Amino acid sequence: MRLSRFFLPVLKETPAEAQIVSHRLMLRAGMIRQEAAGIYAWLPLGFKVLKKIEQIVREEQDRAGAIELLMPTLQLADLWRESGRYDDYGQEMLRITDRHERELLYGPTNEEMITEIFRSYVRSYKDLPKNLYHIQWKFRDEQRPRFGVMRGREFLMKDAYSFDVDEAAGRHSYNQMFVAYLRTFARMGLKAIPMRAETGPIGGDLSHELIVLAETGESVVYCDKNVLDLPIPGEDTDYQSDLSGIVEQWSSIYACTEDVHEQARYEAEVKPENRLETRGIEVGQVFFFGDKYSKPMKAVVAGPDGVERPVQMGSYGVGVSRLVAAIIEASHDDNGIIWPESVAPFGVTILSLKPGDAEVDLACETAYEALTKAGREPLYDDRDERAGGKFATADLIGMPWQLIVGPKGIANGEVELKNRKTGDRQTLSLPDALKALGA
Ligand code: 5CA
Repeated sequence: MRLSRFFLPVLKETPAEAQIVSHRLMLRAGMIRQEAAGIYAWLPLGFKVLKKIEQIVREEQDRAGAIELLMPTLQLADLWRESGRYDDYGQEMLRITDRHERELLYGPTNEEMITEIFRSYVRSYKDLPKNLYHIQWKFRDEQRPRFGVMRGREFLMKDAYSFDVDEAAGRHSYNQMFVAYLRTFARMGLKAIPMRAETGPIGGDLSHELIVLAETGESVVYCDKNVLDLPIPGEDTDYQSDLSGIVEQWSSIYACTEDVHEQARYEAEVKPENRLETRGIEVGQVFFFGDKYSKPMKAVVAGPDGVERPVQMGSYGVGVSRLVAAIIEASHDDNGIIWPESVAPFGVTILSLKPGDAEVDLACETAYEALTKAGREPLYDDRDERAGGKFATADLIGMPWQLIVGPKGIANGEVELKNRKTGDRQTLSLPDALKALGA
């Protein structure tokens, strides 16, 4: 992508309304624009990151055996009356009436709808287990939308729903998602710790929130520092095998959100020097709630004995749009964002320090072509601007690498390769720089 043709409305000023660094940087880097309180347009740079995150989430869901579908954003109120949640949900639910006076709502989550879909088709234990997910916009009329996309009213969520014949199988599905989440967040460069949590309006008695430790986080958490060093399950994890060992390894070390924290247990289990009381960002949550929805909504399957029973369910959410902000909170410096390679909107920024100079243009075009071919998605800053401004923009928008091409260097057959994270700069020949970038 040539920057001269892209749409990157960076801001020079720090927006006054943004209280946390990720919100400030997302506005400054031209990633999002607020259209109403808690409702954002995703500008091209932000949208690219959102899609990269979504794709990692998708790959790890698929790897764990979940199956993707897509449910609508609007749902019938009557469906929610079946579970009893229509009234319970209160003011967070955006209620809509259509021209036929039918009551609808903009879905804050999809337990009811997926249960309705499931019960329409599945009758036998032979069709189980099933885990269905979608990645779809949600709406929650939060009282205090804040911190940009961190706590929005409209936000993108991946939500998966598991269906099993009995509790043991249901717990296995829970464990599969638990492990998938460890992998998902690690791939984005995040350390997300599963912490025992309250189940709230989703229900059930087993739940973990996946928390990224951050001073600006909204959740207060208590944990044993040892949990930070546990290994992440590998790509070769067999999701059909018994995963309870992995889940136990993580759950046996104290890690709780404020809502379920027990001070006495904490003090008994965690050595004083290992106690960590801090804040964090909830990037995902997993729930096992058995028959909370299947029973009232009559989603039953016949077991091997021919007897019909409500199916055992769990649900598993990832805050896809929140993750964009969470990653920035975890990875930035005074100059701007530092994208981990896996979610970077572009792999490398090519900085032309003198557009119009024949040698510089030639080197930049050569690099642009080679890097594009190699799948490195270069962003080529070909604008006629002064070098200082280009460096500042490149640092702000945070691509992992900068390839700096100026007339002096080119006269000596050299370019500069800068690593955004470490700040290291290497002077190399163009072919060597391209080789270092995998082109
Ligand atoms: N149905 C269940 C799981 S599928 C559910 O809705 N879970 S949840 O309420 O915990 O939401 C899942 C994830 O969505 C959260 O972990 C959080 O990362 C994200 N999320 C929740 N509310 C917001 C919000 N207002 N803005 C941005 N992300 C949010």
